[in-house]
Amino acid sequence: MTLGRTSHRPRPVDPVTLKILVAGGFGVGKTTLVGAVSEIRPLRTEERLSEAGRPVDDVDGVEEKTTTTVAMDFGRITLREDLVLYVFGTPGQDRFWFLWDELAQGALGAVVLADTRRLADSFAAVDYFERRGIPFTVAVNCFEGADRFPGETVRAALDLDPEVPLVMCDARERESVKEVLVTVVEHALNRAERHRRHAVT
Ligand SMILES: Nc1nc2c(ncn2[C@@H]2O[C@H](COP(=O)(O)OP(=O)(O)OP(=O)(O)O)[C@@H](O)[C@H]2O)c(=O)[nH]1
Ligand SMILES: [Mg+2]
Repeated sequence: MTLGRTSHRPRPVDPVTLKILVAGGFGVGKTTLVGAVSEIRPLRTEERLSEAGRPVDDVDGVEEKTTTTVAMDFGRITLREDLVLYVFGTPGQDRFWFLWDELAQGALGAVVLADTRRLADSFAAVDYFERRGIPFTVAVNCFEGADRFPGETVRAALDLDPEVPLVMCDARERESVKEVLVTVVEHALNRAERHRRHAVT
Protein backbone atom coordinates (compact mmCIF):
# COMPACT_ATOMS: atom_id res chain seq x y z
CA MET A 1 0.00 0.00 0.00
CA THR A 2 1.37 3.42 -0.86
CA LEU A 3 0.58 6.26 1.40
CA GLY A 4 0.26 9.31 -0.78
CA ARG A 5 1.13 12.80 0.31
CA THR A 6 -2.56 13.50 0.57
CA SER A 7 -2.75 11.57 3.82
CA HIS A 8 -0.57 14.24 5.48
CA ARG A 9 -2.72 17.13 4.39
CA PRO A 10 -4.78 18.67 7.15
CA ARG A 11 -8.38 17.65 6.77
CA PRO A 12 -10.79 20.53 6.22
CA VAL A 13 -12.45 21.26 9.54
CA ASP A 14 -16.19 21.24 9.88
CA PRO A 15 -17.30 24.84 10.22
CA VAL A 16 -18.78 26.09 13.45
CA THR A 17 -22.45 26.82 12.90
CA LEU A 18 -24.17 29.52 14.90
CA LYS A 19 -27.82 30.41 15.09
CA ILE A 20 -28.88 34.03 14.86
CA LEU A 21 -32.43 35.35 15.18
CA VAL A 22 -33.81 38.34 13.32
CA ALA A 23 -36.67 40.01 15.16
CA GLY A 24 -38.47 43.35 15.21
CA GLY A 25 -41.88 44.79 14.52
CA PHE A 26 -44.32 44.01 11.76
CA GLY A 27 -43.06 44.87 8.26
CA VAL A 28 -39.69 46.18 9.41
CA GLY A 29 -37.79 44.16 6.79
CA LYS A 30 -36.89 40.85 8.48
CA THR A 31 -37.80 38.64 5.51
CA THR A 32 -36.01 41.07 3.18
CA LEU A 33 -32.86 40.94 5.35
CA VAL A 34 -32.71 37.13 5.44
CA GLY A 35 -33.31 36.96 1.67
CA ALA A 36 -30.60 39.55 0.95
CA VAL A 37 -27.88 37.73 2.82
CA SER A 38 -28.68 34.05 2.34
CA GLU A 39 -26.51 31.96 0.02
CA ILE A 40 -29.22 29.33 -0.25
CA ARG A 41 -32.69 30.03 -1.49
CA PRO A 42 -34.27 31.21 1.74
CA LEU A 43 -37.14 29.28 3.20
CA ARG A 44 -40.07 31.62 3.64
CA THR A 45 -43.47 31.16 5.17
CA GLU A 46 -45.37 34.09 3.74
CA GLU A 47 -49.14 34.29 3.67
CA ARG A 48 -51.22 36.95 2.01
CA LEU A 49 -52.50 39.62 4.35
CA SER A 50 -56.20 39.04 4.01
CA GLU A 51 -59.29 41.06 4.61
CA ALA A 52 -60.03 38.60 7.39
CA GLY A 53 -56.79 39.55 9.12
CA ARG A 54 -57.44 43.30 8.95
CA PRO A 55 -58.96 43.69 12.39
CA VAL A 56 -55.92 42.08 14.07
CA ASP A 57 -53.07 42.94 11.67
CA ASP A 58 -51.83 46.48 12.24
CA VAL A 59 -50.90 47.63 8.74
CA ASP A 60 -50.66 51.33 9.59
CA GLY A 61 -47.48 52.66 7.98
CA VAL A 62 -46.99 49.51 5.87
CA GLU A 63 -50.05 49.79 3.66
CA GLU A 64 -48.09 48.55 0.63
CA LYS A 65 -47.50 45.21 2.29
CA THR A 66 -49.39 42.28 0.79
CA THR A 67 -47.84 39.33 2.62
CA THR A 68 -46.59 38.54 6.12
CA THR A 69 -44.41 35.88 7.73
CA VAL A 70 -46.49 33.32 9.61
CA ALA A 71 -43.81 30.96 10.95
CA MET A 72 -40.25 31.92 10.11
CA ASP A 73 -37.65 32.75 7.49
CA PHE A 74 -34.55 30.65 7.24
CA GLY A 75 -31.27 31.37 5.48
CA ARG A 76 -27.60 30.48 5.67
CA ILE A 77 -24.48 32.57 5.26
CA THR A 78 -20.82 31.53 5.36
CA LEU A 79 -18.97 34.37 7.12
CA ARG A 80 -15.61 32.59 6.98
CA GLU A 81 -14.77 29.13 5.76
CA ASP A 82 -14.92 27.94 9.38
CA LEU A 83 -17.95 29.96 10.44
CA VAL A 84 -21.48 29.52 9.13
CA LEU A 85 -24.54 31.35 10.38
CA TYR A 86 -28.05 30.00 10.29
CA VAL A 87 -30.32 33.01 10.25
CA PHE A 88 -33.91 32.71 11.46
CA GLY A 89 -36.37 35.52 10.83
CA THR A 90 -39.27 35.67 13.24
CA PRO A 91 -42.88 36.54 12.42
CA GLY A 92 -43.52 40.21 13.17
CA GLN A 93 -47.11 40.16 14.28
CA ASP A 94 -48.22 39.79 17.88
CA ARG A 95 -50.49 36.88 17.08
CA PHE A 96 -47.45 34.68 16.32
CA TRP A 97 -45.57 35.38 19.57
CA PHE A 98 -46.05 31.81 20.74
CA LEU A 99 -43.42 30.73 18.16
CA TRP A 100 -40.65 32.90 19.57
CA ASP A 101 -39.57 30.62 22.41
CA GLU A 102 -39.11 27.74 19.97
CA LEU A 103 -37.14 29.88 17.54
CA ALA A 104 -34.97 31.38 20.29
CA GLN A 105 -33.70 28.02 21.54
CA GLY A 106 -29.97 27.68 21.04
CA ALA A 107 -29.59 31.15 19.50
CA LEU A 108 -26.17 32.74 20.01
CA GLY A 109 -27.56 36.21 19.45
CA ALA A 110 -30.19 38.30 17.75
CA VAL A 111 -30.76 41.30 15.53
CA VAL A 112 -33.62 43.62 16.43
CA LEU A 113 -34.52 45.44 13.23
CA ALA A 114 -36.11 48.84 13.73
CA ASP A 115 -37.87 51.36 11.51
CA THR A 116 -37.57 54.91 12.89
CA ARG A 117 -41.12 55.71 11.72
CA ARG A 118 -42.50 53.00 13.97
CA LEU A 119 -39.87 52.50 16.66
CA ALA A 120 -42.37 51.40 19.28
CA ASP A 121 -43.05 48.26 17.22
CA SER A 122 -39.59 47.03 18.15
CA PHE A 123 -39.94 47.56 21.93
CA ALA A 124 -41.33 44.08 22.46
CA ALA A 125 -38.36 42.42 20.72
CA VAL A 126 -35.86 44.45 22.78
CA ASP A 127 -37.69 43.45 25.99
CA TYR A 128 -37.79 39.82 24.94
CA PHE A 129 -34.02 39.48 24.46
CA GLU A 130 -33.16 41.61 27.51
CA ARG A 131 -35.31 39.41 29.74
CA ARG A 132 -33.81 36.20 28.45
CA GLY A 133 -30.23 37.47 28.48
CA ILE A 134 -29.79 36.78 24.75
CA PRO A 135 -27.18 39.21 23.34
CA PHE A 136 -28.63 41.38 20.60
CA THR A 137 -27.77 44.25 18.29
CA VAL A 138 -30.24 46.86 17.12
CA ALA A 139 -30.10 47.53 13.38
CA VAL A 140 -32.03 50.53 12.05
CA ASN A 141 -33.35 49.66 8.59
CA CYS A 142 -33.02 53.00 6.78
CA PHE A 143 -36.09 53.11 4.56
CA GLU A 144 -35.93 55.95 2.07
CA GLY A 145 -38.41 58.63 3.03
CA ALA A 146 -37.90 57.97 6.73
CA ASP A 147 -36.22 60.71 8.77
CA ARG A 148 -32.63 59.94 9.76
CA PHE A 149 -31.98 60.20 13.46
CA PRO A 150 -28.61 60.11 15.19
CA GLY A 151 -27.82 56.76 16.80
CA GLU A 152 -27.96 58.33 20.26
CA THR A 153 -31.57 59.43 19.71
CA VAL A 154 -32.64 55.93 18.67
CA ARG A 155 -30.68 54.45 21.56
CA ALA A 156 -32.44 56.73 24.04
CA ALA A 157 -35.87 56.05 22.53
CA LEU A 158 -35.35 52.30 22.82
CA ASP A 159 -33.75 52.73 26.27
CA LEU A 160 -30.82 50.53 25.27
CA ASP A 161 -28.11 49.39 27.60
CA PRO A 162 -24.82 51.15 26.69
CA GLU A 163 -23.22 47.84 25.74
CA VAL A 164 -25.86 47.02 23.07
CA PRO A 165 -24.45 47.84 19.61
CA LEU A 166 -26.61 50.01 17.35
CA VAL A 167 -25.97 50.07 13.61
CA MET A 168 -27.64 51.55 10.54
CA CYS A 169 -28.36 49.19 7.65
CA ASP A 170 -30.22 48.61 4.42
CA ALA A 171 -31.98 45.26 4.72
CA ARG A 172 -31.90 44.87 0.92
CA GLU A 173 -28.09 45.09 0.67
CA ARG A 174 -26.07 41.95 1.22
CA GLU A 175 -22.89 43.70 2.41
CA SER A 176 -24.84 45.92 4.78
CA VAL A 177 -26.62 42.91 6.28
CA LYS A 178 -23.34 41.01 6.57
CA GLU A 179 -21.92 43.86 8.66
CA VAL A 180 -24.94 43.66 10.95
CA LEU A 181 -24.44 39.92 11.40
CA VAL A 182 -20.71 40.32 12.10
CA THR A 183 -21.58 42.92 14.75
CA VAL A 184 -24.00 40.51 16.45
CA VAL A 185 -21.53 37.63 16.43
CA GLU A 186 -18.68 39.78 17.80
CA HIS A 187 -20.92 41.25 20.47
CA ALA A 188 -22.15 37.81 21.56
CA LEU A 189 -18.66 36.32 21.62
CA ASN A 190 -17.21 39.30 23.56
CA ARG A 191 -19.97 39.03 26.09
CA ALA A 192 -19.46 35.27 26.47
CA GLU A 193 -15.73 35.89 26.98
CA ARG A 194 -16.41 38.56 29.64
CA HIS A 195 -18.76 36.20 31.48
CA ARG A 196 -16.22 33.40 31.31
CA ARG A 197 -13.48 35.62 32.75
CA HIS A 198 -15.85 36.83 35.41
CA ALA A 199 -16.62 33.24 36.39
CA VAL A 200 -12.91 32.33 36.64
CA THR A 201 -11.84 35.32 38.77
N1 LIG B 1 -37.50 51.02 0.76
C1 LIG B 1 -37.23 49.95 1.46
N2 LIG B 1 -38.14 48.97 1.50
C2 LIG B 1 -37.88 47.89 2.23
C3 LIG B 1 -36.69 47.74 2.97
N3 LIG B 1 -36.74 46.56 3.66
C4 LIG B 1 -37.93 46.01 3.35
N4 LIG B 1 -38.60 46.78 2.47
C5 LIG B 1 -39.94 46.55 1.96
O1 LIG B 1 -40.80 46.61 3.09
C6 LIG B 1 -41.79 45.59 3.05
C7 LIG B 1 -41.76 44.73 4.27
O2 LIG B 1 -40.64 43.91 4.25
P1 LIG B 1 -40.60 42.42 4.88
O3 LIG B 1 -39.19 41.98 4.70
O4 LIG B 1 -41.69 41.56 4.39
O5 LIG B 1 -40.89 42.74 6.42
P2 LIG B 1 -41.01 41.69 7.61
O6 LIG B 1 -40.36 42.35 8.78
O7 LIG B 1 -40.50 40.36 7.24
O8 LIG B 1 -42.59 41.64 7.81
P3 LIG B 1 -43.47 40.61 8.70
O9 LIG B 1 -42.92 39.26 8.51
O10 LIG B 1 -44.87 40.73 8.16
O11 LIG B 1 -43.39 41.13 10.09
C8 LIG B 1 -41.54 44.84 1.74
O12 LIG B 1 -42.41 45.35 0.78
C9 LIG B 1 -40.09 45.17 1.38
O13 LIG B 1 -39.86 45.18 -0.01
C10 LIG B 1 -35.73 48.79 2.89
O14 LIG B 1 -34.66 48.73 3.48
N5 LIG B 1 -36.06 49.87 2.13
MG1 LIG C 1 -41.41 38.59 7.35
